[in-house]
Amino acid sequence: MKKPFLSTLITLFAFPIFSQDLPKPTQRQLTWQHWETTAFLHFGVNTYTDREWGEGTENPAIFNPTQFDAVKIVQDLKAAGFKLVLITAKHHDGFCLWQTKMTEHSVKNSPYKGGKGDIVGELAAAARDYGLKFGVYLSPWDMHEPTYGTPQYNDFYKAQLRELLTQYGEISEVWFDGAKGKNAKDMQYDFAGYWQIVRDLQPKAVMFSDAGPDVRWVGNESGNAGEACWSTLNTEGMAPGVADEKYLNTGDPNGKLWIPAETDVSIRKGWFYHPKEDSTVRTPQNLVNLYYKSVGRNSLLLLNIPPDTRGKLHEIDVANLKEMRTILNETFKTNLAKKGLTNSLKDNDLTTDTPLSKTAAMVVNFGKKMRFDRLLIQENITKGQRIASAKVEYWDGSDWQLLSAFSTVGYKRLLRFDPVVSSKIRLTVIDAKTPTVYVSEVGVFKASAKE
Ligand code: FUL
Repeated sequence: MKKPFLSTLITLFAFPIFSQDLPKPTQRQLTWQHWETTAFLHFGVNTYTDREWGEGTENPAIFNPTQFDAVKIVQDLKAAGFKLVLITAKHHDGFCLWQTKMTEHSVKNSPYKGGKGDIVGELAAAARDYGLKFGVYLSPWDMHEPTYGTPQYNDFYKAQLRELLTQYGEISEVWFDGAKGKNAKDMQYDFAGYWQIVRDLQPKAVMFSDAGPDVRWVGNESGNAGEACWSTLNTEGMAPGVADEKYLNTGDPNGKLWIPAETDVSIRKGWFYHPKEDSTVRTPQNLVNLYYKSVGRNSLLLLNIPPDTRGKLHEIDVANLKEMRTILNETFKTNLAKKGLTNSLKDNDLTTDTPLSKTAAMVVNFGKKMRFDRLLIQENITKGQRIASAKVEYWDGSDWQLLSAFSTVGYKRLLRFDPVVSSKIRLTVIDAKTPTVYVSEVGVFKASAKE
């Protein structure tokens, strides 16, 4: 039926953004998003001083991981489903885990492998051998380096960055921490210059900082992406790496740039290993909850698992990670809605989709009654992020009942609710950036009993 003229006019005014204007992810951002779970390793002199932040005055001789085994670490992470491993090549204390030519404050003056070891190199090689991506954290704040606080420090930092980006094969993520020393509040990090080096030397790498250029901070370290979480942000008029803090967690629906949120959080209270925290490691269930609150809210989970003084991931941490993955695998193994879905909604190809307009709800008929308590919805984000709010109902035999009302979807939205028994669900888009949205996958699941 032809749309009446007036309603066409209203639609045009209500949706001033046309699809071609919507921000879209780059190939490197898309690749990053599909990793879902990535691992952070905080390791360095703090591991041996039992501190979170060092001072830059530590004796390199204290760094002595007698049982460091990069292959074992990578195997454990791979078994737990992590797709990338990201190491603190240098934390704020300035101690370097690779054979840098720029400072003596490094592994070369430690007992590790008689000063010939290279933690960054060994991990990079193990990651490559086992098919994991590799990333580096290089703290701009450096308490050891004497030039810190002067413009010359930027040259020092860039030289270190070049070493890391040229000696260890493909680097898939570079993490720029915005922290600054109290001793040098005026230190002006040349982020634009740093970023150019990464683009030149490792064009496939995504760069994290508080506000992009590729990936933004989620605004907290407790593992909570926004209940509404847009992958878009405005950084106009701001210095590189800076955005209005109020948008870090939720993104900005009117943002002109695609800068999705990365959720960095630790499996322990601290970022570095502390023996006293062995008894408070996040449980498998707690880790699964983090997955729902990050990946399930259109973000990516960067989970920190700190190697201990032996240089190993602690046994408790490894066991809990493994169990987390078992639970996730069990929960998401069988899509109960498969029979009622068109191919594009169940082919695991996130670039195929079913268009859905605001006025037409999508009914998924399972063919028979199912018991379920988890739901997955994904948008085809290669066409941008569109859904602003939506609802899912289930058929109770005589009427539709609300299951869940939610806001954004984006790459992935996971919904949890008490189990219901029903033969069909109905998805309705309530508000969106464009009259049509593009749903790429729908899934209906029964959670693992271990959840
Ligand atoms: C912060 C740092 O100060 C913490 O030590 C940790 O590295 C965290 C990931 O980023 O800015």
